[in-house]
Amino acid sequence: MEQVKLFGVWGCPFSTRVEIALKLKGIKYEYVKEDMRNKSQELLKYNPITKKIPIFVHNEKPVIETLVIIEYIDEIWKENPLLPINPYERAQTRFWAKFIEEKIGATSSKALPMRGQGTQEAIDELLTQLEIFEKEMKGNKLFKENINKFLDVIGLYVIYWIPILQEVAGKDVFTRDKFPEIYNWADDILNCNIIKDNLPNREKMLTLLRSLN
Ligand SMILES: N[C@@H](CCC(=O)N[C@@H](CS)C(=O)NCC(=O)O)C(=O)O
Repeated sequence: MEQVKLFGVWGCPFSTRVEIALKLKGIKYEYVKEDMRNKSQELLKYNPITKKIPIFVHNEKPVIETLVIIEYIDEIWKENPLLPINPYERAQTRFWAKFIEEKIGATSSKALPMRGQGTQEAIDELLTQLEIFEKEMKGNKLFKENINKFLDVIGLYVIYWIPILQEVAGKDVFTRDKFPEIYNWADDILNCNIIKDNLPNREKMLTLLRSLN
């Protein structure tokens, strides 16, 4: 029998997005809940490199890094594709997914950190990156009508986690007024039951994050 295992943590934007990708594709998997203060021997065995979750294990073969894992899943199981078929659209999808992770994601952890205060410089940088994303969204059909499940899943970081992080920080960085296109995209994504039903509860997340400060 095929082994499909995901090591994750409740509330983690990385492992949650892998879980949602698996659910959207309809793949059955075993979820292993990790304790990051006391990492399991299995976690260290499968990911001695970064020692982070998510770790996806397929027939004893570990795959790490959210974007790599989701692409792997989409390649192995052909049903309900997440990436578009067209090679140029695939390339664009990968570019914007990297932009979300490496630009918006990285800056938001400095602008709206889970512990302590973010710097004004990081907040300004985050606003600039969100403006670039907002402008792109206006003209790019990849972001329309939920045709690109890959970007929908990766974009959850922007549309679900950033609003929670900014509420905890008491900051108004990413607002509907300033970023109407991104918010409209968010409304479409959060309309999908599989996505909605598998996101960590907002109130519980707020309580958890507030307890860290
Ligand atoms: N770039 C990684 C980031 C994963 C990540 O930061 N995971 C956090 C949990 S949300 C983690 O494992 N932190 C534990 C640690 O840094 O020791 C990915 O996309 O998978």
